[in-house]
Amino acid sequence: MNENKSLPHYLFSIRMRAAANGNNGNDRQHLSGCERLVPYDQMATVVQNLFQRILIHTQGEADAINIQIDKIDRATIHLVPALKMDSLEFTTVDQAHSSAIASLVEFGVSKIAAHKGIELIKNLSASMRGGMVLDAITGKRIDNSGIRGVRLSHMDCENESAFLSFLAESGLGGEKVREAMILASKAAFTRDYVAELCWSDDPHYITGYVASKKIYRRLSPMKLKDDDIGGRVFFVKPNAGLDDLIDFFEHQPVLVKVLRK
Ligand code: WAQ
Ligand code: MG
Repeated sequence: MNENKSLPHYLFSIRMRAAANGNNGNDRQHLSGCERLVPYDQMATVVQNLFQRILIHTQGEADAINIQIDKIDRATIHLVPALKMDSLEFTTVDQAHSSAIASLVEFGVSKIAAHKGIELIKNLSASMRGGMVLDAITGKRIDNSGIRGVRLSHMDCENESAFLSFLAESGLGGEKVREAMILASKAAFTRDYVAELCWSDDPHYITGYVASKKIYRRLSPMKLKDDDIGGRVFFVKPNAGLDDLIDFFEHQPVLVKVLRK
């Protein structure tokens, strides 16, 4: 953006989340969530769009919908580059997983840790809300967040139309890729980050990805159709500062910018 003089001093973090009552009453089951970081004059429209999306996604199943809006000083926002993207197609899940492991090793994850990441997601009996943090060398899980996992928040693309045309150039669109690219680009900017592994918990969505500090590599199929379990693993440097990492993931506002050569 060149029109610096017209940039507003504040953006608004809009986060929306739908929950249903869990079986034991107090454990609210997460149904759908989304977030944006936008200027004041877009707030009403964006709240309405996100709300519509939550309503469609939850189809009357939600028991509670939370909308949280926080004012963010633009000076505190980090502008981070969007990862480069490529895509690989396979015939079987096992082939895609082997390729994911090869890429993770190329990104600096040990073979043991890469295998462990795949196994951890594969063996989940229910999807988590966040991801697991693994030592990239030993493969040991280092976060203490249990079945909730660590979550990234306060992130969006810097320029909506530039971001959407960047995705469209690769024949891609839709909320899933948009959100995953933004999340992976923010995660990759974390100090002790090495790589990420992910596939969706949406039973219809079988494409997943591995990411490094430079690349977002889509892989398909990372699971079988109708499987409603997905997950995320963040591989970090040995002796990573876990508190700083989680603080950055949760609280650091980030806008992801498409860089043109
Ligand atoms: N922070 C950390 N982990 C999260 C977050 C978050 N904000 N949101 C979801 N997760 C974790 C959680 O364990 C979910 O079960 C899992 O990730 C999958 O989430 O290029 O849609 O939202 O075509 O189902 C990847 C491919 C799509 C996109 C990923 O993930 C493409 C996707 P979902
Ligand atoms: Mg999601």
